[in-house]
Amino acid sequence: MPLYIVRNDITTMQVDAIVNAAKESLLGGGGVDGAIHRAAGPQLLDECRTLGGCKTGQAKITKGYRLPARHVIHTVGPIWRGGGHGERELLVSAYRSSLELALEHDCQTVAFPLISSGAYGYPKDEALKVAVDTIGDFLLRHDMSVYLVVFDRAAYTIGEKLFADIASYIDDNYVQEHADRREVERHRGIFASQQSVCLEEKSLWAPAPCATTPESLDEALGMLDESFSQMLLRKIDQAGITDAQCYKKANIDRKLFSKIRSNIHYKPSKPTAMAFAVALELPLEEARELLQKAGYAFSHSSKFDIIVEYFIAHGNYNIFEINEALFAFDQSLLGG
Ligand code: AR6
Repeated sequence: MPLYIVRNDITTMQVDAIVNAAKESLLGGGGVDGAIHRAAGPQLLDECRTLGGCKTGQAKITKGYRLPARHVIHTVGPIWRGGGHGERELLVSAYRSSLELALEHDCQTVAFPLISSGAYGYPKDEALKVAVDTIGDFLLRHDMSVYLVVFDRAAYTIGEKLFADIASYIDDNYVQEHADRREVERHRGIFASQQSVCLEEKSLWAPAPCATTPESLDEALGMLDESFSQMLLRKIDQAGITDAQCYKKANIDRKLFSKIRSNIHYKPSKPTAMAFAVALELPLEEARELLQKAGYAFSHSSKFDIIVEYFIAHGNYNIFEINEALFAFDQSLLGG
């Protein structure tokens, strides 16, 4: 089930559990901890007093009291001391312990703040990466919807190198959009052979080939090509993966997948179609074909499209990393 990255105040979220970035005493503090205690009311502190504290990397659960959330999971992230003191492992453990506890208490929706990224000084971009990787890994094995709540903009400045690479890819492709496409591509030697140029052009501009001209509309409709849903299911089989592995990797909700499976004419949104192309690890050409089945193409006039295309072209099919990048560039996300 999906991971959503949202900008919000965690105390307002209507989920089964919100996670608190607490300190070992569990007796309240500043930051998100203070905000949660203020919103939940004094009974939360009363219950916290009975818990006997919590070690760094572990988690404990209480009720939510006046919060819209049913539970609060209190976890303690590491204090950043330069990165060489097991901070990453402890932060991973704080997320994992919280997720396991949520599972034990049948929580289907959970919201996390960016643990350790405030008073505890963990660099925000790295804290975000640990959060996305750890939650993403957990969601491949469990059905749960997780919200990663990012409070301030600085948190989602992704790694500088990746950001710069994507930014220049976007620039290049915007430029390309305004130049004569074939000329630019020949210049760059993108296509190794004439044959691939034809393939490329056909998939982008030419109408689908049609052997005979149908006599009537009925006949034309009887000549429908394979649909998106049919191609998706066929490619899942070819990849030798299960449906569940596919929709989890696509960050797509099980219910949406069932709809697509049961309705061969289902028309997914563009982010959904792209999410499946990523989950199936399709090379760019096949990703284009799948998108085309849903009536879409990669457009070089859209940053969203160019970013997804960048990752596919670089063989990076980690949907959570793609979403981090989309988020950093203020785009909507793939899948959930
Ligand atoms: N909703 C969502 N995120 C928030 C909110 C909110 N209402 N308020 C702050 N954040 P921090 P830590 C973000 O300092 O680094 C406490 O005093 C904030 O922008 O709350 O784990 C505890 O008692 C930041 O990105 O937690 C501990 O002593 C993130 O939440 C210590 O701070 C975490 O910042 C824990 O430090």
